[in-house]
Amino acid sequence: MTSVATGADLQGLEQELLASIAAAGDLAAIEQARIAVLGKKGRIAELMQTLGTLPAEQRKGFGQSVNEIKARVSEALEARKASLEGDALSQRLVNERADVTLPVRPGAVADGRIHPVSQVYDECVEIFADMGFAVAEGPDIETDDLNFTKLNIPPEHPARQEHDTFYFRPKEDGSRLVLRTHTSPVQIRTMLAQKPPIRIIAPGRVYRSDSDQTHTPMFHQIEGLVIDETTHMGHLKWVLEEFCKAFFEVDEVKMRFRASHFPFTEPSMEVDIGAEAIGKPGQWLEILGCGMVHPNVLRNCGLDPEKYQGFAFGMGLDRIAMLKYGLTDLRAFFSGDLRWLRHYGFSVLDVPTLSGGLSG
Ligand code: 2NL
Repeated sequence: MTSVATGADLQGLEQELLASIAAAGDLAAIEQARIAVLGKKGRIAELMQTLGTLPAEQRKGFGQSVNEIKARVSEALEARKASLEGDALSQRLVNERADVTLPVRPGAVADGRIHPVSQVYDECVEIFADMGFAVAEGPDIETDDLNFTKLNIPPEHPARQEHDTFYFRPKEDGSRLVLRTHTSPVQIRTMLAQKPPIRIIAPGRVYRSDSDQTHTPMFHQIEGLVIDETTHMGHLKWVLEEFCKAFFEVDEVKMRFRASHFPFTEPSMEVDIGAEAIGKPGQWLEILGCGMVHPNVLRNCGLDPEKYQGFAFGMGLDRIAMLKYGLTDLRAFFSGDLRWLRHYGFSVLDVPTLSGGLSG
């Protein structure tokens, strides 16, 4: 049985609906109130069904009144919902407040370790970046041309022998891919791609067919290259001296430059440091090779040796990691032994910086 509402009933109903909305205490209750009022079988729909039972002259006025109530009640619903959402957010912000000044809790992050080679890699990048060097990278698989020919390494050179280099099967045109034997091809690519001034380091994995106590078939190298119009050996010496002091974290370092030979530099030198830097006075330790970039290499990269000159250097990251951190067995570096890594590895949170200390 449906009774027909009067003006007074409508006012009473509106008050009732508004009161139920105001009483809704959370978002679930407001949704229930919305269904009860505006839903298909809700109070407003119920009222609209009575429309047909009214005398024709009352229908228009009644319909209008119900629509006005519907609009006001909808507005009240939305407002209450927005207010409850605001409350819910404020509550979450209070409950979920994080004190970002607290130290990191021990857990997965504190359990992890940075491998000594990664640590030394990051330390070198930090030192050279501070001197204005950019980091360049390239592929591990290189062409014979970029790995050897452009570097002035002649076809009969021992480094090119099958015995020392990992070669891929030759292609139909006779060219061969290799696993790069040094990161020099990264520098060749840089010289081919951009004009001087060039100031880059190229750290990364390199491969040689060699395996014993002191050699692994994969190891790590960092090379450096500076090319400009007036770059000279004084610059080379300064860069290497600053590097050694920063890397070994000492104020003074003794260095000795010995004449040597590489196909890609002229003159070429090997550099020793006084071992007091690592607490072993009286000895010399070889740490790197370097020289002025050979004019043939510059020409091979489209640079005029009459206009440009520069220096390059290369060192073994694994080797300097062993020297700095007193590691003796190179093979342990790549054996994946977690006990070794827990002992010799570095904290994930101790990122090397010059201002905060390189090695913690
Ligand atoms: C060593 C010696 C060296 C270079 C690497 C180089 C790169 C270009 C041009 C000229 Cl693109 N030189 N690299 C120069 C001298 C020595 O490494 O004993 N490394 C472990």
